Amino acid sequence: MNIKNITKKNWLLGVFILLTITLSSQDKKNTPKGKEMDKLWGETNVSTDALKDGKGKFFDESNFGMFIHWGLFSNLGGVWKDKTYYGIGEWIMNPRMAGIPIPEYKKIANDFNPINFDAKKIAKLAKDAGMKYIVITSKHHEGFAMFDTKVSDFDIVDATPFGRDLMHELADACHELGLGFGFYYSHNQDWTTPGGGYGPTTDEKGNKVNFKDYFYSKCKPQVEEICTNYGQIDFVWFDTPGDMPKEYVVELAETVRTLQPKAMMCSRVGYGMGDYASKGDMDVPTQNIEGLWETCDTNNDSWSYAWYDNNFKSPKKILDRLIQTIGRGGSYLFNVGPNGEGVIPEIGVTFLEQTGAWINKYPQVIYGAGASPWGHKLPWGDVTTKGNSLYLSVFDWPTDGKLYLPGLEDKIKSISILGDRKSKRIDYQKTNGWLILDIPTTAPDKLVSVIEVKLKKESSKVKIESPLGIFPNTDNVLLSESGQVKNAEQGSVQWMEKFGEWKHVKQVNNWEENGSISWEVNVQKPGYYYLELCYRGEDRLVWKTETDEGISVQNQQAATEKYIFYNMGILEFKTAGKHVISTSLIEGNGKTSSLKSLVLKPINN
Ligand code: FHN
Repeated sequence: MNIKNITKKNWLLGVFILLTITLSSQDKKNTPKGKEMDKLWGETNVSTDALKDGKGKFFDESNFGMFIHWGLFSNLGGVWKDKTYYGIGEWIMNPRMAGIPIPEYKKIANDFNPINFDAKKIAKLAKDAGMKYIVITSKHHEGFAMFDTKVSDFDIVDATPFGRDLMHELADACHELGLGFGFYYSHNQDWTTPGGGYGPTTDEKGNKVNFKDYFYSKCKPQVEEICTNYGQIDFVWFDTPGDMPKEYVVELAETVRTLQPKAMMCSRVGYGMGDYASKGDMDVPTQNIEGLWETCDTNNDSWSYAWYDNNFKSPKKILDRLIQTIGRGGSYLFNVGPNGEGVIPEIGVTFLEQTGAWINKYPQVIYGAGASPWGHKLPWGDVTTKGNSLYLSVFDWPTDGKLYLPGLEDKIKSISILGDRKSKRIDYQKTNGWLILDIPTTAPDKLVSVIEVKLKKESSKVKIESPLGIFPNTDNVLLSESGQVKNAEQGSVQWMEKFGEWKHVKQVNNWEENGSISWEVNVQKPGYYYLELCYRGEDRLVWKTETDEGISVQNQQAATEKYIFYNMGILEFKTAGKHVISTSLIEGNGKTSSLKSLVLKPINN
């Protein structure tokens, strides 16, 4: 088949993977879960060989990489025929967005001239931002190769006035700076190539073409090219395996393993063939996860450049999501989207540089750091571990001079606030299973302050007794996933805000008669707490929350389709120590009522 002459447009409306599960926040019935999410992002089971054979070491220790979404779609920046299409920019061709016919889409290449793409500058930005590697789109679902390919003319060298293969420059720039380098490749979806996933099913002569034709004429040879022509690569990041037949996934994975034995593949290659698990887009997990895994996130709302999208994550937000990911045991792949000229929007650059300046002060918090023994984030921030140390990254510095840690029984050598040059020791005491640090009333670092707790034993071996603390000087969030559920269903829901902008929530729904969720908590200080519940549902709901001391709060509040915090009243703990709090739905539609979390806010009188 000659894939250079494709004229037939056939979008196979209605079968796009993303399309089938596309929903607005109103489309609750269609909320994808379980198997459907597997279809989109692939199963996350992977073999543990990468860890065993040492190939995963670089990935495991780096913890922070740069993702780049760049292609013909970057030239449109979210606009087609003078109209802005809001959502992930690389999907603009999709009928759910602009629905651009293939011949017209291909013509965008005539205007693609990224004269300001500076590979060295981008690699330096990644390095300055504290990232250890770059993964860039070599071919996204649009089918356009951002590298010189011999098997198609639909590529940056043959189809554009620019005519240069910038991937060589980027690979070289990364290698020069000691950064890892890898390619994203959309193996299943190829919307412009006959036979490609969700692409045309016939060639320009009207002959039927199947996935096998696409696979052997384009996909496999292109993967061979990216695995051969750019020196050593550290990642091949396949995406959206969907229902690609297993035999092709196996063949592709073998090709990568043969040509680039050190390259890591994420689980989105499909069928458990990856070396590490890739979580859902934009999903920072809230509980620790074992094994090698990554979450990919983007610096604004879209992956690729969109002119209107300047919702850039601040340095504090980036650090928050990075440290939460490492604290849960994973790696953070953070995306930028250069525009059609090859330039990354300036705010994104500035925020990344500021993030990197912070990491440069506290590299031990990030690199080679492991998961928090608490298993979830704490009210003031999060914990990462390395050697004998616990690193407390304090995002919300308490102003009353006390920082609390529940359930840490291990012997402590010293506790210090880390600074630019020297660290400053601080005093502490242990009371009723809580470690209480004496801290200054103002945060030592304007962005995020770091406290090192040096232990007598390895921090990875620490076991926390009763990790769910009720802190006396900050709001306490009890997530539904850390509770014990009876006669209700614990699960996760996902939806898109804008098209492709994913939100993930762990929640409890399908409440039956006597349904409840309970948390075992460790209360530091008796007293009154404002109680709030975060939920969504219909009409008005009555919830009851009670403690093992016989105190209960019951109230009715509104419910809407969005997760919102509602005040329930005041809950009292009469004594400090271990307690159980339980919440039940008393009145309302149990099927649609979905509880996300419970919040306790100390009332300091
Ligand atoms: O459809 C793609 C999307 O455009 C983007 O590339 C993300 C990045 O993880 N992956 C797919 C959706 O999950």
